Amino acid sequence: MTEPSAMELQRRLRGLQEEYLQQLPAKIRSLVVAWSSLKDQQWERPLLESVYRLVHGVAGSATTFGLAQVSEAAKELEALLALARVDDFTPDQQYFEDVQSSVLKLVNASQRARATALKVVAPPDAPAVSESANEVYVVEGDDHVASVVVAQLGYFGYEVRRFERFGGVEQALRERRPVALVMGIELPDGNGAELLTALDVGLVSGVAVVFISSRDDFATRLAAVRAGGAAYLTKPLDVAALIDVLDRFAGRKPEEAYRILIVDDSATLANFYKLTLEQAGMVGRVVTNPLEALAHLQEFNPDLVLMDMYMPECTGAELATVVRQFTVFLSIPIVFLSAEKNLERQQEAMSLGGDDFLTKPIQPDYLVSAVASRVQRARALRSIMYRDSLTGLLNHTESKKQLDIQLSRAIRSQMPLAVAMVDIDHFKSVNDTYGHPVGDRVIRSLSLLLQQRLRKSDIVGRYGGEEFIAILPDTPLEAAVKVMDEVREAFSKVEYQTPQGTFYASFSCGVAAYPDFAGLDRLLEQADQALYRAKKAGRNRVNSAGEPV
Ligand code: GH3
Ligand code: MG
Repeated sequence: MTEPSAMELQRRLRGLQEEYLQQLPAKIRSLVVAWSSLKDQQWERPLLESVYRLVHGVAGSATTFGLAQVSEAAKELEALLALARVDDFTPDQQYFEDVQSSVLKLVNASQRARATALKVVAPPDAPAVSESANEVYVVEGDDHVASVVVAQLGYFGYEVRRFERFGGVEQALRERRPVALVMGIELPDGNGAELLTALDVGLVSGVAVVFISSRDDFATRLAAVRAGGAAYLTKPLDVAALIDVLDRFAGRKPEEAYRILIVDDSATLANFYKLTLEQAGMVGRVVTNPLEALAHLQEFNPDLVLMDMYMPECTGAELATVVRQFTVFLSIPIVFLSAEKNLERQQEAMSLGGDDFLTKPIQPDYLVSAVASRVQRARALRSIMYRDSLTGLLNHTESKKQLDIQLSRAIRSQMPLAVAMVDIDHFKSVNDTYGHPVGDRVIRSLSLLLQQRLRKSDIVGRYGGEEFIAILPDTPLEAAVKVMDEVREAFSKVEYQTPQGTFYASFSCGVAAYPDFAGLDRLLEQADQALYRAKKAGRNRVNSAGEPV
């Protein structure tokens, strides 16, 4: 097996890249300073040479460390500077402007590389990054905003340390890295995005940075992204949205790894892509014979297919056409990988069912980001079709479909299966007293609690307005009642702060299980009746379905 040593190599490479990324801002700064004096003070040959050498160095090293965009920007700048290295060259205004904008491109590319590295090179689940999976640092100048965040995160099981200024958090980061850093943009000691950019990248590597800001303009959002922000939330803060983001980064609600099918007749190349993608946390599978691709599509169920254009058995375009004949595969993105530079041929391939074209040779970091962004988009689209937009839970139709699937599975394997119906108590009065948006917040927080407290294999759906369904495979009735009661208790303690005052909500729940009741409709009806009895008995309780009749 060569795998461990390859992984070890990747790990070391990652370490080197991180180290390089730390030095890069200083390199770029000295380059900018040197260029400024060349332009503004005196145009002289030795100074030009030193600028040229700096740029040449960045172009070379960026390529080595797989930073394609930095290396490209540096090469463009290098080419411009090379023009000036001939004797009797006199720069004019246009030349200065061109170099100036090229320098800016390089600065931007290096900032982006740093931001990407925070996310891709050091994924949140990388070992030894975050030492406390529950701890969150909050940097916020506004006392009111901070106290709401601190209190609410507490109810969802996070330990929070609050800092008033960015200055204070730097020391804390040196001592222990939290799972997330929630910070304002408008801080007492400066602009949050700028302060973060100036920080050692190592201090926040693996830490999810969430910006909260009262500004919602593009420039501020862009600056936050470049500084390495993983999320951007606007004030007034929706705590449920914040918890949603934190849960994702804390691994409480781990996103399933992206699955990529790689179809390429060259096993060497295909395995290189696979390793590159797996290093970024994806799961890859290689198929070297395109005639076997269909079987693997069915069995591996990928999020995306990377496909070589020219293979001996059939072309990528032909294969894509065949794949698209199956309705189940219609929404899987197909990305062609090829050395083909001819635009017409590329377009022809795309019209046959491909979604995109990446040109070989492709830089590893570019491959990762190109694949990741396409999978994200494809997943987002799918979730719009099957999921409820307020909570991200399965919608009514999809919940029922899942229950059907799980029930057949339970019957086949002779395992128990529990179904819980949950309905928020006196929800109408929450809406009436505090307004519909506050009601929405309550719905979202219940959805988050259900997902947090139940197992990964359990399925949660939004069955109706303020009604939820939980499907618990391999769970007998009593065990399901016990878990649901724990969720009920936790939910009743979540505090909602509103301008009209603070309040708590509760829910009632009815549970029914297979094999006590068999059949989809029977189960649902029995869970519903148990819920009805819980309401009648005074609400804020969990009831189980009676004996079978
Ligand atoms: P009970 O304890 O008997 O369940 O009383 P309830 O007030 O919760 O029940 P009722 O069915 O009378 O009212 C449910 C309310 O939920 C009515 C509806 O406007 C509101 N609702 C449904 N969907 C949403 C939603 O997405 N957002 C908000 N804010 N309210 C919703
Ligand atoms: Mg209700």
